[in-house]
Amino acid sequence: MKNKVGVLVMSYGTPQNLEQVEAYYTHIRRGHPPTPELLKELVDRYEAIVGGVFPLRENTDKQVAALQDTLNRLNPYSDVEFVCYQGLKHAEPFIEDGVQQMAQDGIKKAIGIVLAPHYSVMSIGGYIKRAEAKAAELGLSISFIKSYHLHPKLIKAFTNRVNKRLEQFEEAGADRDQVRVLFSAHSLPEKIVAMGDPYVDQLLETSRTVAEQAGVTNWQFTWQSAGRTSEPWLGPDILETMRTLSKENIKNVLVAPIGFVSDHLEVLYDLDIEAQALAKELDMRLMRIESLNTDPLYMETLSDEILGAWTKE
Ligand code: FEC
Repeated sequence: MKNKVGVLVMSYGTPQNLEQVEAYYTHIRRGHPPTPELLKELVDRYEAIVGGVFPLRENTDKQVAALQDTLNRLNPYSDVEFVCYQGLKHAEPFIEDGVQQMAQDGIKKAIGIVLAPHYSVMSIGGYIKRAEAKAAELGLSISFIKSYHLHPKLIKAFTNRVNKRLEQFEEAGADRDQVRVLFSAHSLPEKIVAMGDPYVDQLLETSRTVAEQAGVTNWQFTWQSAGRTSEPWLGPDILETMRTLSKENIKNVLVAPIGFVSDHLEVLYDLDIEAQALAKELDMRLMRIESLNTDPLYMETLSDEILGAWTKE
């Protein structure tokens, strides 16, 4: 019989339906319920993207299933079978539920990975802390992959997408070199910089490497989706960047949200609805690269990382 190794695949999580949005938002706010105004604003955003359907849930399900297939296809260890468990940050099944399920299934050793390539103590660090605490409580041994932002297959997957859209700009009559490529990621509170957090540097490294491989020199990095809190967040935000570009008479912009790996609210609303509306106002042609979702290159990135971590065990 094969030795089962657990893989805790962690992702942000999304509500199951509109009724669950308040509980979800309260969880994100560490137990503090949102004001009715904030709640309405979030419900409106979910309704705007797909009329109350939550794409991140299905996308995460598909990513976890595809990862398990890829892992066992590439697995060089004949005595080992990898079994993936989902653990979500802000919705069921929570990270702790995934760890609990592994223990119930008799798993003794596991590897954890997050469906987000860049490490920050405020993002990936939070996932790992919760999984570690639950694993320690249940006597399960678990190690983690903290980031994979320069994995060659991840870079290739992003580069392919940038090239594909740049070709579409050319077909639309724009000169490739005149398209400003905006790499973007979720903003975080500015205080992470003073904490020596690697998040900003890792995002710039991914951006620079993808730009080099796509032969793009006309690029810059910008933030998006900052939280609605009173503390300062990293900027400039993409909307501010677009206004600045418009003043510089830049008419063609390609957004590459390299901090995300899936279609969800932050891409489908913040970029496809909010940023597109501004582009229209500014008379700018704005395109976005496709999300990775279950791209085989992304699945192989995750598999390589997990198999590499298992080799070190
Ligand atoms: O489609 C969906 O249902 C979920 C989309 C979604 C993703 C996502 C990814 C990240 N977040 C990160 C950091 C923060 C911090 C706060 C925060 C707040 C929100 C809110 C929603 C939300 N996030 Fe999110 N995030 C997604 C959705 N996020 C909704 C609450 C309303 C709002 O502020 O817009 C602020 C929390 C606080 O108040 O303290 C910080 C980071 C990522 C990327 C890494 C990852 O996926 O974990 C970082 C997807």
